[in-house]
Amino acid sequence: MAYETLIIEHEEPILIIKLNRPNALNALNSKLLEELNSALTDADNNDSVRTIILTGSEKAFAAGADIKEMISKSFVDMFYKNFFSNDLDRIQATRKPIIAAVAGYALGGGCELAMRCDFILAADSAKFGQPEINLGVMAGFGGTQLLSKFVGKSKAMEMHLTGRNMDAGEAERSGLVSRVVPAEDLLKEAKAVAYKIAEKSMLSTMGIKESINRSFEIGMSEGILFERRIFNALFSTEDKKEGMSAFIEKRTPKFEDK
Ligand code: DAK
Repeated sequence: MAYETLIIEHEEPILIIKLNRPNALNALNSKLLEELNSALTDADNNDSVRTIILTGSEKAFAAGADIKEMISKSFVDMFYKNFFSNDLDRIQATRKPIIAAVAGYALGGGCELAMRCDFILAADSAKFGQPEINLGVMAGFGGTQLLSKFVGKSKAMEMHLTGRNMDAGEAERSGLVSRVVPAEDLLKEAKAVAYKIAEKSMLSTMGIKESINRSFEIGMSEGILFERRIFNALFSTEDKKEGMSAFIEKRTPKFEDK
């Protein structure tokens, strides 16, 4: 499928989705979210995709939702017609792991989009922020909830209330991103991690992703029970036999998602 707002590269077993609205710093509009939704659905349905990288340009991962599209929207458009919301929620439902490779601005909906991915690998040029307060609104794609969980209440509150940006170093120190790498190495590093994940059994990968994501929804003992049941279920797989046999036989395992 040809996309208007995305560039897709399929380097089997990795899919790289590049947000591509260079004249608007990759601001998220309806078209882009519809296309992203479609690309992620295709990726989930395609066995030759095992890890997804979501990235932007050198200057911006995404500078937020498109203010020029939103300016004419009313409460009725947002609430009753549910503008954007279905496509936003689809991102979280993706079953395959998504790495956000962030360089430059990740602001507002762009910061939230990165946080909705499974983890964030940041270039040293990355800047994160929730500046919606400067537009007379507030975060609407989970930013108040997610940033508080990731960096703690105090920093999240300050970021949302002042609209200030956080640089890559602060983002790493506060736990928002998994690692910071030089901007010129961002995609190379993201691909190296993506290949590493793609080597594993998809059964374990999906189990880990679901379990960690559950920890944001439910209490600790329920979360540990959820983890335990998936862990138990993995003992019924061929991949478990293969992984453990390979360890004992001192060889590299070959997983087949069975
Ligand atoms: N929307 C539309 N256009 C944008 C944009 C945005 N968010 N950000 C940048 N652009 C456009 C600029 O208008 C400019 O276009 P031209 O004037 O050249 O036509 C071009 O990109 C280059 O931007 P600048 O000239 O401003 O570039 P600078 O380097 O000077 O500044 C900047 C870069 C990132 C600091 C600045 O562009 C900026 O402050 N941008 C806005 C950042 C922002 O406020 N982001 C939050 C947007 S509100 C929802 C859930 C969530 C949301 C919406 C709905 N639902 C559940 C329905 C999320 C809302 C948001 O994200």
